[in-house]
Amino acid sequence: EEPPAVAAVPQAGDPSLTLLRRIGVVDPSSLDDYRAHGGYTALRRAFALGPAGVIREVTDAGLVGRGGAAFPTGRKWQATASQPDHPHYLVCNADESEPGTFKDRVLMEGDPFALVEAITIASYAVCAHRAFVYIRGEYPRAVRRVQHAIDQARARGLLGDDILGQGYHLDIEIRRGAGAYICGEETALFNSIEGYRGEPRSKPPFPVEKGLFGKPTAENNVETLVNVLPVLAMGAPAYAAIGTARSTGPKLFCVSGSVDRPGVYELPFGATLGELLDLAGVRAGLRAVLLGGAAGGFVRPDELDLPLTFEGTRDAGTTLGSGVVMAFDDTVPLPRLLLRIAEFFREESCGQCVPCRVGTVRQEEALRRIADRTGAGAADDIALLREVGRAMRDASICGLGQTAWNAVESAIDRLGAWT
Ligand code: L3W
Ligand code: SF4
Repeated sequence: EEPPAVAAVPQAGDPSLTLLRRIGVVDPSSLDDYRAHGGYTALRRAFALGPAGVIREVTDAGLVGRGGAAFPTGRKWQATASQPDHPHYLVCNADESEPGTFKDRVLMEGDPFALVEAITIASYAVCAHRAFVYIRGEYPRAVRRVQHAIDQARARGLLGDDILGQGYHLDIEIRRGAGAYICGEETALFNSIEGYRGEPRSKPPFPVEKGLFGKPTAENNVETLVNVLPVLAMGAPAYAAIGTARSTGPKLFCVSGSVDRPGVYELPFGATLGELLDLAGVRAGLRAVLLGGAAGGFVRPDELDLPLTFEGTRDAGTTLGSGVVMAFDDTVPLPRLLLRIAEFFREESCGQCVPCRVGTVRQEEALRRIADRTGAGAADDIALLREVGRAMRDASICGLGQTAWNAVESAIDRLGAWT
């Protein structure tokens, strides 16, 4: 089995942090230890506030989704809670398959009761009595620990009927993925839970209206949910004071590649890319940094002042995504790296729509030709890549096809690859 993820958290247990403070400190198998470290105070506050009060706090805190798209969590919960159709569902997206992303695994393995408490609060807020956690199949330890936490919480009256004597009932079930990247797309994930092929559905209707089993569903990433605990524990104003006005709170970053200390780092939004790379020990000869994973984009070593916020990266023409930061030094052959990314998208395309099914193949072919010729005479292939990339971005059903050309485009336009 894979080594424990906590080994990859250089800041584990730092009491000045918000999300990582219990990692490596709390016993992940002990509900009592979780409580001794502040666990289940947020749920008590949630019951005191009532569902509408919880949604107000989360909205006022400015919490936005940490899975890559930064959608306002309070708005998503409000839209779900207000649907007249019932039942409502809460789905935690723990499929964490973006290359270079391993923050949710750290949270699930190192602090699983926090996720269970957060799911309970979110489900209460959106009026759901059944919640699902869809965990990446390659994360057996996370599955075991979250399942153990669910079982312990149920045995102690923190799940099941009449939670904490408040008359609210909730059951949480785990579903395991089977190795498909596309099942991290929220509607493909619903199909997977329902027993169908993991193929995305067209949106709208959005999941808040018609989600799992066609019912109103709030779907949130692990890190998003875990942030609800500090929102309730410290209150919306204190939480909103962390980070910047439009990207509030703490953020986990997954740093890998040409650095001395790869791992998960917690920083408030607004820290710069250079500050993060200093923490991780960036090596000499830095050539490029990939932000946002395979679906993200490259930035240059002269752009390390870039503020790590959703608005700052967007204004700079790139993306923060789910917090992937991959550093590459000048020993990494860029054409091979891009070919690897293209292979990944071709392999992971579900094949449902033509622009993505065919486009990812054409993109890989062009990049292979370029890589095999070590970049010489690539003008025709670059023109083809642009045309195919535009078609994928404009006409694909889901984010996979829409973003499959991002990294290649940024390598050409920002890094000046092959020019
Ligand atoms: C109600 C509306 N709800 C949007 C909801 C929507 C979803 C959320 C974001 O992709 C990104 C993608 C990847 N009424 C709504 C509404 N919603 N409008 O808001 O929606 P969307 O469609 O912008 O994004 P998405 O399809 O959820 C997520 C990028 O993340 N990514 C990959 C991340 C990978 C991981 C991982 O491994 N853990 O998260 C990397 O950059 O490309 O852009 O819930 O329903 N009017
Ligand atoms: Fe499937 Fe790609 Fe179309 Fe998404 S864009 S539905 S992954 S074929």
